[in-house]
Amino acid sequence: MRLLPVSLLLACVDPKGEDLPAPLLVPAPGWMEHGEGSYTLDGDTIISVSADGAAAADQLAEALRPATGLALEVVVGGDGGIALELDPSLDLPPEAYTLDVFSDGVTIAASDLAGLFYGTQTFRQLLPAEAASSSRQADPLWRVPVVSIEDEPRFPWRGAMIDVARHFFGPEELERQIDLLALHKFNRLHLHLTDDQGWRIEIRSWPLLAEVGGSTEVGGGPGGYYTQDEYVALVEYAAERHVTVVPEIDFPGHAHAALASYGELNESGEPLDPYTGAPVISTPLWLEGPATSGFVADVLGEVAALTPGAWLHVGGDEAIGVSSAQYGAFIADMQAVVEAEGKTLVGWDEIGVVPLAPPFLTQHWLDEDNARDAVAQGAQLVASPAEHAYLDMEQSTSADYGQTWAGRIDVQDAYDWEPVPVGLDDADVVGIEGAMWSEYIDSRERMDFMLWPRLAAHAEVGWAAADARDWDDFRVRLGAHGERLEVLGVGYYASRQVEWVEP
Ligand code: TNX
Repeated sequence: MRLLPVSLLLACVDPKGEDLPAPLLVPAPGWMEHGEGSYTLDGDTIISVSADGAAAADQLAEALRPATGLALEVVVGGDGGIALELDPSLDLPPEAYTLDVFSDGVTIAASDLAGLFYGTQTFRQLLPAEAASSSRQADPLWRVPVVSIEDEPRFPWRGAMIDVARHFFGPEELERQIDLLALHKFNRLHLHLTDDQGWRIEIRSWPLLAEVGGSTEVGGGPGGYYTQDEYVALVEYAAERHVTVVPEIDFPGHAHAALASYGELNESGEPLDPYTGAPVISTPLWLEGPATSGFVADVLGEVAALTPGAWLHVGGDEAIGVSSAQYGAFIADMQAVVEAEGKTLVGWDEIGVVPLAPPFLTQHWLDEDNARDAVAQGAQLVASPAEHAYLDMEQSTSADYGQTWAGRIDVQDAYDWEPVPVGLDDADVVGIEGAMWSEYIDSRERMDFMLWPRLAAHAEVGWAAADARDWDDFRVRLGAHGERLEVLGVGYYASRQVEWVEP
């Protein structure tokens, strides 16, 4: 006779299911009560949902089927099992959800689809880490603890920036990171699409930008670019996971790749030689040039047309060699172009000194006074202070690589900071963004190592209420979460600040 595993016997005997420890979630939910007992997913478990929430149900089923091998049939119009309830009349803010696990069923409720999606992301974290695997696990019971959760984000903008200009990363690499971002409840992917070393987006009215400017990268590699079709597909992939892509075309500085593509953008009439060094140079546009303003408008127009999101990031950083009068006039012109395209301007904190009319966003990286100037004009702030948010910085002296100009950023430095500068209010800050500059990051392995687990820390900074954050608590939850990252194949940096749970 085959013996049943003890846990299964217990589950049969005890209708409440076996007790499980309290879940260790990242980011931490706003409120959680852990009870006795558990719910077990089995071959009969359905996911019930109304038609308008079906997308979230299908995504949950697809996330869990490979590892569990369970059918997890999505029953539109059904009830019971794992019940997803999308109800706009619920008294819940955007992106918020409630999640209740009982021994005989699960309810996830939200007033919008994003909230329902985030409820399912939390549900995935209630399961054993192996449930995140893309291959069938011979595992025993897929159980989740009895728990009640009420959860909502602190900030509406929870982002990561990836610099695809210094080194190019193709759509598959970005899709993989989008999946990880969504699991951590991020909702923005800012793509730094252009810089001195490369131009990464096809512009049909100026084809040499991609053909010539896209053919270089740091170190002289082949670079690459997204065709407009590829880019649209990527934006859609992200949107399905409630991530809005924010494209950045960096002007007037960091424009070398454009000037290397077209002679007419240069005073000499000749294209520049390409630049493939790692050190920052920031070649500015030739602002007096007869073709330049038309060029800028064409580029922003095409990028806007590919962008369902509300924002266009125009860079504005490190405009070396541009007078402040020229700089101010140029940024004001860019805002007019962006607005004419129906979008909202985002720029690095240097734009704060330019008189601009709200709405616009300023991304604080270096100079808090600039950021405050922008807020005084009615802007909202995206907080990316380099000393906490720059993901190209070294994590510790024992990490293999990374820059150090903004210091070393280990997980605790990525975690322990307050995005709202002293004297400003939460309402002045739209959210946070970790930024991965890629001068020295040229592979999936390096990207994983620099992004994770620091982005998990940023996820909590952006999502959890300020008074709900606690490093000692986070490091324990992160240690357990590492198992899930491992199962997902993420080559994260195993910081010594955390006791990692081995799978
Ligand atoms: C500063 S941050 C830059 C980037 C570099 C980065 C390297 C910003 C707006 N400009 O051009 O890649 O430092 O850490």
